[in-house]
Amino acid sequence: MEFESRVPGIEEAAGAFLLEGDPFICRPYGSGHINTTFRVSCRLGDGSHRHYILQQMNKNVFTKPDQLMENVVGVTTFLRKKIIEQGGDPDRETLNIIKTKAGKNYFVDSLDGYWRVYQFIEDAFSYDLVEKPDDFYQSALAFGNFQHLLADYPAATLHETIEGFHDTAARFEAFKKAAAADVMGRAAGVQEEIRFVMENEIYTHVLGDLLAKKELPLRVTHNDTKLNNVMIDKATGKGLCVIDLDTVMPGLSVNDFGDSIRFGASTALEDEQDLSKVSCSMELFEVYTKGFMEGCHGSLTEKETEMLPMGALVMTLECGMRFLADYLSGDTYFKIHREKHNLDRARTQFKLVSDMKEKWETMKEIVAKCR
Ligand code: ADP
Ligand code: GN1
Ligand code: MG
Repeated sequence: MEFESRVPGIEEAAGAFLLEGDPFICRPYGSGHINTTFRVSCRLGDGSHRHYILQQMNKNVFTKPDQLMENVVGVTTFLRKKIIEQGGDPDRETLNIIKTKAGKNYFVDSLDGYWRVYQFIEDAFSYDLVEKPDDFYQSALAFGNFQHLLADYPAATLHETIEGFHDTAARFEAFKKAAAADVMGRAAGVQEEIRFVMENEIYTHVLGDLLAKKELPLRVTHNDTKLNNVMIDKATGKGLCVIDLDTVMPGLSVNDFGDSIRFGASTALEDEQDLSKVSCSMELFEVYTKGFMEGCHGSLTEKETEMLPMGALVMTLECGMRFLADYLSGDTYFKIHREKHNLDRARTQFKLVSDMKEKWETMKEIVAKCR
């Protein structure tokens, strides 16, 4: 098999799974920031091709990959059953794990790298930028419905794959530490950005406070609802399958909503360097709000609905803090593809936060209208 790009352990891993046909090429795939993803193509007897996603899990981020896989197995098995009950196609509407030749759900290579294989979802797209509003609407339906499907999932069986993942107040503390430690000597060059975070501290504990007071319910949520984590069916244009299940954990619905807005309602890519192109589109905000509410099947409480704009602002601020903290710490968490990549990403998030504040009343009106 030809490898377009190699990471240690990949050959061993590619040979470890029960793939149909003859694997002939393995190439890097997608634009995720965390795992290392490849597409493996296999030739079948009749000359046609079959594809798989081969993924090395990020052990720096997911320190307990075996627990991570227990979650993914649990959630995909649960979803598969529900999709079958509802007359859907379980081979395309949820991720499907391909087992190893030894009958395991993942493979550990001789360097202790963790690998998994998913069936490749054919004839579907995932986007880094909204091309047409209906795609964003369909993604909202899919993410809302994902939460709806998991409403009766046994939450206590889920491992916390990343501790305090959306504990925004703790993220703020971690940010301050990174800025104070300044291990790369980069803080002096980003004083304006650091000041921006400090001035917005108040938003870092709003949602946590409401959760603590039980004014917002804890649900089983996806926690990483960006547009490229949902597959859109090429033929029907519908949201087909929610992917990237590594952070499915108890969480807040408004965070799932908000993370989608910060990524998908932006008028530019997450790493756009020309900030004049970056704003939060109210047209896309409305489209997503409508779809998410529909997808949740009316299960959002009054308070959750009221806090949707806050979810958008908080998730955007949190993500910006995480990017900036990673830039200050030497880019150890998110994959980067150029110098200052994390700084560029942080800047788009802060631009979006400022824009959302300006559009606050409009966002509230849109939510009220969609209720
Ligand atoms: P990361 O955690 O790094 O974001 P993902 O699991 O989201 O990794 O995968 C990265 C990208 O690979 C996705 O955005 C999507 O484009 C593609 N992808 C992942 N799983 C599948 C699949 N089963 N079928 C088709 N494409 C997939
Ligand atoms: C990461 O894995 P990916 O690329 O879908 C990150 C999210 C961030 C996002 C920013 C496990 O998502 O939390 O919001 O980058 N995932 C993890 O683009 O940290
Ligand atoms: Mg992803």
